[in-house]
Amino acid sequence: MTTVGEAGWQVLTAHGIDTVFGNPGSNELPFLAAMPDGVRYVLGLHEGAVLGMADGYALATGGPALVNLHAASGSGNAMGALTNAVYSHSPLVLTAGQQLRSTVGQEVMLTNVDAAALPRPLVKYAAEPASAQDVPRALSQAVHTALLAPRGPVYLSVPYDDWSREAGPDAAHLPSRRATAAAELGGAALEELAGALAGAANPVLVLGPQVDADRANDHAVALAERLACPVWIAPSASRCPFPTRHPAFRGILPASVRDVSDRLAGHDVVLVAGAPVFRYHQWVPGDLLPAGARLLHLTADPAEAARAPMGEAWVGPVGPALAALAGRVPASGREPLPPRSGPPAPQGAEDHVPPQQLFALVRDAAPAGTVHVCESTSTIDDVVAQADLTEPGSYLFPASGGLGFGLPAAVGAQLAHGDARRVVALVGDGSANYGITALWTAARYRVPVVFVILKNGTYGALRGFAGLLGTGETPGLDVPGLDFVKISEGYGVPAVSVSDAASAAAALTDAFAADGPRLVEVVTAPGVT
Ligand code: TPP
Repeated sequence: MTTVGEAGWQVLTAHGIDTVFGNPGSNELPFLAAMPDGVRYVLGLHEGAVLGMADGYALATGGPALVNLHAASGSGNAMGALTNAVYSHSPLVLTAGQQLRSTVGQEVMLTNVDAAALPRPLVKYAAEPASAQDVPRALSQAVHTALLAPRGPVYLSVPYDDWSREAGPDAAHLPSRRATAAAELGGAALEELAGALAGAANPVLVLGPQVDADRANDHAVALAERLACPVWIAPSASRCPFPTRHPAFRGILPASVRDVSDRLAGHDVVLVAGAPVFRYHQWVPGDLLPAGARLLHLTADPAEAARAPMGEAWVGPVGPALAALAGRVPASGREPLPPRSGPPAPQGAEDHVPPQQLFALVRDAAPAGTVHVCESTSTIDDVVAQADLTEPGSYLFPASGGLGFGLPAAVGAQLAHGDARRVVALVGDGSANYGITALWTAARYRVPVVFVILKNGTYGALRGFAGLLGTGETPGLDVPGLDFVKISEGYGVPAVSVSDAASAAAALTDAFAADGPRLVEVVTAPGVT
């Protein structure tokens, strides 16, 4: 007899799933007992960190990641982190254990009441199968739904007595199922887009995370060179879709209506590829577009296309469309853009290491191709100014701004990359606390992330907003008295604290040379101890 557990795992492993990120409770033990040889379980100590690790892993592999959560309470703990996975289009397959099927109606302890409703609206699909025999098919539906464009997280609640039941013969069809979506925009759409770009007097590209997710960065470069045009990263960037040292690179667009419009002034055609139009953050009103600009929007997500307040949208795979456009658009005949000077020389200081200086030191210490997982919220432009973000997948930031992503996602990304690429986490002393338990997982599984904590004693980004909103000195803006060396060592990750550039450089060199995780706490503001 094939059990539901065996059939379910056959579905998962057929999709290449060989890792489970989880935190178990009694409801999940039968699922884990059915886990086949060759699948590894990565234990996280809090579900926010579990989800963040899975998100980082999926972003790094480009494939699905399996998460196993404990009933409603574990699912609830994961939901803050799930807000990021929605906007990073991460194909996360969340499973949660349910109480015995026959007892759910009584709401016995650990019942996930109305389980499918719990994670909505943060998932593309949520269900509790109506019978044990439907569990393998529902798992198959979950994985396919997560992977079909637009990608995103899904959720399945499974009563724990289902796993040992007989699967039935229909389950045999599931592992070989495939679901393939159209691979390209139609020729007429490409023709229209290429014509608009070729006819532009002063075009500009605005690129989003989907370009990097599709590993289409080189196609974006080819298109920019054909057009001899500048390239911006779309506001609220969660990935880096364009090499930051390329002559065309202009930085990340500021996330307000007026600033976007100001930066795009003078351009007659704006091609936005692989990003929403736009993901604004701070409210600075103005015209949505500069006068005379036509906005062309290329996205894999129909909802992004539909909700944009301006522009003409085309929905289809972004990477292949950029490749096709780079091939179709004729060379513009404009002068190529001149090379940019190197990164700005950062200012030093006596009793601290200013963020730009720190990021320059990280750049000098980090091996080529290092993945930067960033969650130091007031210093994003400084990272992009200093780091060499050249290879695809070199930069990750929480896609919905939900803190608690940085430390766990770095662990997940490093697990995905193995020896191929190093991962550095650049995380603020505020943000670090939301995902701090990931340090334990890094220590337990010897995941060699270099964790850098920027210690400024405050929620710097909120101080910036306080200035913008004119709210003055509100409560809750400072986080003094945190000792990340002790915290880190308590979780098993060796750590040092530094407050001058020479010590920071030495600590970073040591950390990158280590074969396990290391944490470097860096004082980045004056007067912080
Ligand atoms: N809680 C969650 C889960 N997500 C959030 N985005 C916030 C609260 C609000 N928030 C945004 S930025 C920020 C906070 C609390 C400060 C982060 O401080 P830190 O990591 O020290 O970086 P800094 O801004 O100082 O560079």
